[in-house]
Amino acid sequence: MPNTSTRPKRGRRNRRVPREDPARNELVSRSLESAQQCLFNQDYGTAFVHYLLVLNLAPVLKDFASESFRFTLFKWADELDSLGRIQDLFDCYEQALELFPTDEVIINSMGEHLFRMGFRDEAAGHFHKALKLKPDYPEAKENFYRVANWLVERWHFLMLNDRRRNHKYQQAIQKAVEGGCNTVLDIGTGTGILGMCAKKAGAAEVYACELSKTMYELACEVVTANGMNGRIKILHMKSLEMEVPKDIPKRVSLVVTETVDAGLFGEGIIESLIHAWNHLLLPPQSTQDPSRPPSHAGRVIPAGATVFGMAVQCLEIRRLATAAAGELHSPVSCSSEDDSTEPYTTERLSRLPGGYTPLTEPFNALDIDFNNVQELEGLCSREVSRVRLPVTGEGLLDALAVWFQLHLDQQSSLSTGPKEDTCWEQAIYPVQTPHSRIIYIRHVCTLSVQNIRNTFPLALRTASTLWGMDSVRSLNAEAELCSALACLGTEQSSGPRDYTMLECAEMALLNNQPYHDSFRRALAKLITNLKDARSVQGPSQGQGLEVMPLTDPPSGPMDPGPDPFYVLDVSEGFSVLSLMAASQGQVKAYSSVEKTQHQAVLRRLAMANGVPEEALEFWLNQVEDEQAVLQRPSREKLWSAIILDCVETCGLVRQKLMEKATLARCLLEDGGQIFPERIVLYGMLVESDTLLLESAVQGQEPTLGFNIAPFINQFTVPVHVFLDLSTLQCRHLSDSVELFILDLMNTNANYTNRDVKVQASASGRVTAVPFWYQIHLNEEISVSTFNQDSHWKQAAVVLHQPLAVREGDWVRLAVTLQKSSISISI
Ligand code: 44T
Repeated sequence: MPNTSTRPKRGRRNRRVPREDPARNELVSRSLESAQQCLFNQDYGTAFVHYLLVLNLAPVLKDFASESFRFTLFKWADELDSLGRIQDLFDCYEQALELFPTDEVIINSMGEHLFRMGFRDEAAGHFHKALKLKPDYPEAKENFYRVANWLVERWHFLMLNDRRRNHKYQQAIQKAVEGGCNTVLDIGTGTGILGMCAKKAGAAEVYACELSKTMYELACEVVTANGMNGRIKILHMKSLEMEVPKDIPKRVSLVVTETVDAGLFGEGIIESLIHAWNHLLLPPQSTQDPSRPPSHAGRVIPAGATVFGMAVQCLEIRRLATAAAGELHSPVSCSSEDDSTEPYTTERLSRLPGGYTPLTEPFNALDIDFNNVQELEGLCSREVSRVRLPVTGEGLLDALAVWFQLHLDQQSSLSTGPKEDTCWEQAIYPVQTPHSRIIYIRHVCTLSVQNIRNTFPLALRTASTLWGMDSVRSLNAEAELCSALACLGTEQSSGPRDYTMLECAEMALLNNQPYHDSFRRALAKLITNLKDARSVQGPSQGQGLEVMPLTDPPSGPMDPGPDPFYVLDVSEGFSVLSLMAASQGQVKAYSSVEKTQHQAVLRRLAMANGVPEEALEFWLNQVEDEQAVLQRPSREKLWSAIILDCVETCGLVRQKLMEKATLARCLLEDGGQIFPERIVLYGMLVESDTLLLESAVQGQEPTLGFNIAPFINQFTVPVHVFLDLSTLQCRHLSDSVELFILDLMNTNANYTNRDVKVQASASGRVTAVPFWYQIHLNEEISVSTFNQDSHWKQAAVVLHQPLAVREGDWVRLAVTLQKSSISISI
């Protein structure tokens, strides 16, 4: 969750202009000496204070001391960060920036601290500023691209590029305004587009609210650029906080909104509309008094929605939702119990790798009238209704796919269905255990499947027993409704649930059998080699044999007799490789997973797979436990193997990978190994309009006549992540080619720039270069991140300007490695 509170600010000090005098010079030189001495002694706090004094008194020394000053600042900031002294940390940065206001490295680094603490907007501002100061600064670029995706989500581009949707909204708004609705509130204005439509249609007063700071600022820019500054009042707030007359002078006659996500309810539309009807809108047109003019009645665009569901079998969803019972038995299940996570995922059904099989016809799950506040309030407490649906296809029930039709008004609607050609994805509510016969969608609908083979008697009911009318208002109605459609779980047993939670990507990782098998084989090979080496050297000379045991000598099934091989898994997210290592015998594995949930999963898996408890430890728990730290061996070169998770699920190389590899190499015993030892980057040329539509507002034509593209396109990022290349709509314009090699066992051997020539195999427009990796665990064993069973997704560089090629043309790709970030350009 982004940190929405404002971070502590430091008061400005008045700085006096220093005068030349010998005493001051003396003080400067002594302080400089002290600063250097403290730096040498790693007393960064004191060094920082001395440097501040020196540079404030003698700004001429700035050039000379800037490097050491920065170094001191970063070290001291890291210490303050780990001590939780946040106010002090930001004070230091602000003092540093008073001295070096245009230092992009300091600005970027402050952004990184802000980002880590959840102040994403402010962090983005810093990265942006650093980039403006030095457009080629790779760290700031990478950081900005990362936050840009958070700040302005990619779907904004998709929606603005969806002309049909834009046009339909515009028509509906125009009709309503021309029909007499002349005071308008746009809830969740985004770029301001719907509010501007209302103004253009002639509405007398237009208000708009937007809860995201970045989007609010963008909307202000766009509205000004379109000459409507002062004619649309934009508020940076959530509609639920708005009051009459504090924020808007009086109730409005029209609310326009598109605060809906793929599951309809996820952006809180029901709660927003209940609030709007109770506080911001004029009363609705009543059937008793139809003579009331539209300007005196309230209404909403969209007028309502119809929600559809369809039961499907889909192997890809199963892979993301449930742990396969492979060699490693997994008593783990994907769950949406945690309120903070969305209870559904989203997918474009038509683009699921491996496709899907409908098990029922689409069924109408819910009809909602947004102009009827009683109905909105009653949504959570409706009577149970049972629907029997015939099974139309045979298979296992993996998920319920949900989509909706948004009725803008009586005539016009938009559909987000899987058969439509829209930018929308569908909401996917996975079934927790694929083989279960009784499945419930709790809360709003309860779906019970009794006989998978023949019929699908669905019990569809609203949650009358869960919430009474009174509680509806105090509860977050959407959260409830969301889980309503969402919480598709197995029938509750009487006892507590016997599973641990994992997210979908983590579940896919757990199911990445080929990767785990490869790792197991590669580690077994290493251990055999090390054993051979030990037997040659004799037990007392072998590296790593003189170390003190990390804990009491193990006993029981783990007791290996000879000293174990130590394996450290420093993967940043969830990883089961430490467990794989521990299951090899004669291995003591350390995992660096931090989350208690992840640790719990590993413990459970260890238990279920007969891995002795003492064979797997958690490194961070050890480090925190002072006793354990004392027991750590004095020898450093302890590790037989260190595991790095070099590629993130999103398809990018892990940040700081090369630095980590360098460090890891220093900690390996003789003959020890880093896993993987090498990764090779592959890519190809493609023509993909889909990628363009997700990347920027396309074309020169204004959007609905408004100038929006140049503003939102500032948030275009050249690298797209989480792609599924196997289903990406694109034309291949070349074969795949090797682009770069990253050698982790010998980081110095890596080149930093490489020109790769790629020959076009067909004519077309190159719009993107998708890329992926071959992960070499050792000389013989490797896995690809572009593989159906993989939990990894792929990434792509989307070109700023498409490049026309003819078959046989050669295209030169410049691939560079700066720190751990790889960039590709044409
Ligand atoms: N994504 C659709 C969801 N807001 C659209 O801050 C479809 C996703 C999608 N502001 C792929 C394709 C698609 N008061 O900027 C946002 C949000 C703001 C509010 C003030 C409120 N109560 C709210 C609630 C939300 O409204 C804007 C639009 S939300 C639309 C979500 C293309 N993946």
